[in-house]
Amino acid sequence: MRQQLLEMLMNHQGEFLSGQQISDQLNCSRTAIWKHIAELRKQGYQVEAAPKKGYRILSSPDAVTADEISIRLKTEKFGRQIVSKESVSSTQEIAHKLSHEKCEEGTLVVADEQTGARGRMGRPWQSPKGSGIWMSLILRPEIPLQRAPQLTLLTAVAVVKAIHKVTGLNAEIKWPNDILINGKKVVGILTELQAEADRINSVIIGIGMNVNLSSDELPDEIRGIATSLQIETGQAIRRADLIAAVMKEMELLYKQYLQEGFHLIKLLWESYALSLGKRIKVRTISGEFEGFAKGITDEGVLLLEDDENQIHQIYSADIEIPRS
Ligand code: BT5
Repeated sequence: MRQQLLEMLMNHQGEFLSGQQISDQLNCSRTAIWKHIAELRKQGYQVEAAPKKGYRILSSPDAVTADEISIRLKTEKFGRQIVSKESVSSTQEIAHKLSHEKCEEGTLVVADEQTGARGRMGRPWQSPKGSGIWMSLILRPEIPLQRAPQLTLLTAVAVVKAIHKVTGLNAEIKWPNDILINGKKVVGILTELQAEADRINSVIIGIGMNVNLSSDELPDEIRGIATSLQIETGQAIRRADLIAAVMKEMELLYKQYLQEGFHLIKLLWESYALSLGKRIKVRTISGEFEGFAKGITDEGVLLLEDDENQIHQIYSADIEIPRS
């Protein structure tokens, strides 16, 4: 109900909608409308109420609430179930729990702040309040376990496309899960699995995006290595627009991936990749080495050619691109 009311008001921005019009269309009482308007105001919407004229929306907050996201979604499944929280330890934890409870594929968990967010290998992920997109999407693909890393690459492609559509910026991908702008990290992706033997029950894709942080607001721990979309564009970006854009791009690519396989994603990924054809330093759990990044395999594994022309398959690592 509240979402329909919000949609009506947003579709008539600048105009008044009378209480009668609203109650006819939504089939509800004037009192119910008043209560929903009060709730919207609590969420930060500025709604003007004028006698004999009705209601009109003056401004809406840059919020990551289910209402703000839902009115912008152009997807069938992705993000159609949303759990939105003000502050959580990690959206991944909530998503894992929901997934155990058999929630629908495409369920999205979003938070305005995370206090215990994680990256790969338990590394901390800085998620200050009110300025980023911290979200986890639950997927249930029927694919073999070893293909799961492809979904990290699919997500990276979708995020780069969405960033371009919303901001015009050209971001680049650093294998496997970093998205950079002008050499600084703006997005991190964390893919986690719930699986048994060789069967995937669900894939939880965590996406952390620095959106409206100013240089001063970047936490000390990441100041030298990170950036935000606001820093790069000089403009504030409405987070719900970007979430809706990411959901749309992800759903399109995911459908294509399930029907036609990884081929197209691989081509797109390569076109956005920062490291291919360059000399890189690779840090794995079994040691550090250098070589040329030749490409990725059909499974999304990185191919590295060392100085003896040996090709190594890198499944999991951090890479560094030394400045030439
Ligand atoms: C990642 O790990 O890049 C994956 C990050 C995934 C975060 C999302 S947010 C929603 C969901 N809920 C979670 O709890 N997590 C996911 P990794 O490649 O391991 O990179 C971690 C490193 O990135 C840290 O060691 C820092 O150096 C750096 N870092 C931390 N916070 C950052 C930030 N906000 N922006 C840029 N870099 C950051």
